[in-house]
Amino acid sequence: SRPVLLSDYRAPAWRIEHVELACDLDIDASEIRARLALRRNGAGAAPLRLDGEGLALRSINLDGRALEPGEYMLDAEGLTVPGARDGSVLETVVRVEPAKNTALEGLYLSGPRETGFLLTQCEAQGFRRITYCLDRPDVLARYTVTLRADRARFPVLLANGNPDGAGALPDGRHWARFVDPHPKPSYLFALVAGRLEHIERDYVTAEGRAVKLRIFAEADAIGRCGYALDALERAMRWDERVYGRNYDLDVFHIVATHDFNMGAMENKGLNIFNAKYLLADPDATTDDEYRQIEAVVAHEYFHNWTGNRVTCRDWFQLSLKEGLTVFREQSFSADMGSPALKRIEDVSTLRRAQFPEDAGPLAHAVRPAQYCEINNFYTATVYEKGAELVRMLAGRLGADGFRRGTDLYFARHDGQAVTVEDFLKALGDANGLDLMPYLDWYRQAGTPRVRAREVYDAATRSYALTLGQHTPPTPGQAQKRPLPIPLRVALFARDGRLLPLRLEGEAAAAGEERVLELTAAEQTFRFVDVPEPPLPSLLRGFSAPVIVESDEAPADLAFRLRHESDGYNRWDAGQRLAQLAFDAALRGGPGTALVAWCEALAALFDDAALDAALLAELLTPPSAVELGERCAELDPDAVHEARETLENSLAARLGAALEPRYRALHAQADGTLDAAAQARRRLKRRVLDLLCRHDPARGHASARLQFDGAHGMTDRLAALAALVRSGAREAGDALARYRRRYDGNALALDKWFALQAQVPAATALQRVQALMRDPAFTLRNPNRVYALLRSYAQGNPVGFHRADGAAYFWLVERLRELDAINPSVAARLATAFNGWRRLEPVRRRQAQQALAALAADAPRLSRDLADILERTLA
Ligand code: DPP
Ligand code: ZN
Repeated sequence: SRPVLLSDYRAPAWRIEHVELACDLDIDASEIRARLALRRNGAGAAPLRLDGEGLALRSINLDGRALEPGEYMLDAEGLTVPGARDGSVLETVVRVEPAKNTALEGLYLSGPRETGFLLTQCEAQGFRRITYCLDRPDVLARYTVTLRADRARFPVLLANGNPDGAGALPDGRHWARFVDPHPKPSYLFALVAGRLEHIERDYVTAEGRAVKLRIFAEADAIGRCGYALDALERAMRWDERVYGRNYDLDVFHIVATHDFNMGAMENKGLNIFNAKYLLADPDATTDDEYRQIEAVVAHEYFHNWTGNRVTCRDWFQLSLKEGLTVFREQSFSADMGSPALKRIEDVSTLRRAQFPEDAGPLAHAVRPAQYCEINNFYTATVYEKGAELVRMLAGRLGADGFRRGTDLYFARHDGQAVTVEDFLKALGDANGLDLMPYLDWYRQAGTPRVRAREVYDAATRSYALTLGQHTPPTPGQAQKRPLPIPLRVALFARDGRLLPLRLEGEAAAAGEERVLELTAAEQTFRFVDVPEPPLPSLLRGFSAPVIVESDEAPADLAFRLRHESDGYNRWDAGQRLAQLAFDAALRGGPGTALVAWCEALAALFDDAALDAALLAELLTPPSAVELGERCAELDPDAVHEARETLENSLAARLGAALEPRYRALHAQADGTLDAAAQARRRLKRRVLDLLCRHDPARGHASARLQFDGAHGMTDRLAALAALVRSGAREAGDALARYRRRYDGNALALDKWFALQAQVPAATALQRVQALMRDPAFTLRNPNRVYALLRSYAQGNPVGFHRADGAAYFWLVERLRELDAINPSVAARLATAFNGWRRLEPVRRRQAQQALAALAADAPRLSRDLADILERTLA
């Protein structure tokens, strides 16, 4: 279909001042009455054109008069009303069918029809599946929403804004009204109706507003909402303290659902959450999940200012709210835990998810210039790379300068729908700086490569660091411009000290760490007073989303792995060393890097002062996906073998030290959630994996005991994974027991599916096919689909990329089935083919044939899936 272009943006010809909705809700058919108070925007004469999809129009009135056929035009995408004028009021009544809505966009049913509840998802363009409207983010309206439904079947009725009355109706029905005083775009609309319980807490904002915080969930889940409520309160306090942002309604409502396409949604005053990111209890939730829940609760709350009060002019600006909000969420999580660890996790995610996207056929700019289907742009690039761009700006301005900038951004644009340019301008104006050069980062796709060359001159005691940058071409963008790249650097002396840094021309040294701004294709920075050839530490804290290409020798990397003072760079040195070891293993070359990696880690393993969680990360080589990115022609089996060499060599080197360490960690096991206990469990999981390699008999026995006696899900799942992944005799029994224990706990079962889908084996496909026949499997639930199918297709390269192509053809058939149910889930799953062009020739041919067979059906596919296919094959 025809793409939407950023360059075609025009301000809306019409505005809506007030949206009044009256919704008569029921499972099979709901009736939505909308009363729109319309204004012309500007002087144009364009007829009123409203968006609407899949709506059955029952009546239409303009200014109190029923319109005759011929006075309005209906088509598949909307409604045109030529008679509307400035000040007109348009009233429509439409009917929608929630129970038939399997795409989970618009109004739909979560759960079984007898007991489930109704809810909505509107971002990006779901509101047009609820009523006719101007469904674009630059049309902000005030909303008054009245919900009516059977009281026994739908005792709880919720919408955005503040409650404004409720009461009984004849025939066992009841009503509730909500008024949202803050004008908002339609994508932030939400309603919920059903049998829900809630927990609540009183909160008073720093400005003194009393707010009821409430979390709603079905009866079997309400006992698992307490942790999220605590996290919400922490997030609210943090935003007051760090950004001066206060909440602005009398209630803040959150609702949990098991049927959700996204992680969660920041609807004004009525956030809706995928249960996966809300429900927590010690018996079923891992440490990682606790941290994710805290982060997502904070993320959606932070949107209240970055996204809701200041929103996006158009969907090209999606990262304006998402990148900024992810950055805020990352900063919050860092403050709640360990900043160094958080940085490592975030960079690791970026490398696993965003770098491959940026290097493949779906590469797009953080602010894309065009799209066919906006649902396909909720990507790692828009979110995670977008957050890195905000981080660069924040680093450039410093904490105080960044706060001045965001204060001005909020003051200037509160209640507006704005652009990335507006954001850069506000940050710059508040600091007397021109930040517009950073706009290129938003417009240019691809991961820049930074190359460092160094020359030390003993005679002049000077050290010249020449930095070059280059960004490989991406689809539709052959030519790349140099970008402003801030590189935080330090120089190590050979004894591990940091050297004072003085650039040529400066009067004195200024600190031991500083930021070099690379703005040209190549630049040389000359340091003076350098007493010896230093060891550079570049890109500390991952100060820009780039790939540093260097020829650093294994011994130097090992040195930095031992001695780096920057937590991220220490981890990165280890990752680089592991990459060199991997490269050599793949070629069957000498093991210099492998030995250096193992020796350095063995030394760190004995370092009692090292944080256990950091040690766990240091002991983990890059994922198979990341390592595969290094290969010009990808053979996933060979990558797996080479990575196994790393794992097994490390296990052998640590050898006899593993079991005592495991026992010491296990002796301290408890169920508490404090950072030290979490760190111990993290290290224990890693040590157990290595022990299962080094001494399977003892490893399996330990895993079995840990599984049986686990204090919580982290230990239980780690033990199960160790048994299953190492092919232990006990694995089958443990899986069966887990399955029985958690029957009926959807989130725990998802982990059971995901764990098995990821076991790297030639037989993985049969296993996944068998799991699809499990009575708990369904293609209708996005979490379940992701747990089994995405874990397999994207998290199990060896199992999925079979040389015979069987898994490709199999996945294509599943995509067809899924597409008929839920296009946005199908499209997301289809991105598993992202790297097909780099596969070795045999697999590449198979993948191409499978994709081409599906693409041949494009006219019968959703726009979501067709768009991914077309770009993947282009
Ligand atoms: N719900 C998604 C998020 O918060 C989209 N806004 O990122
Ligand atoms: Zn978001």
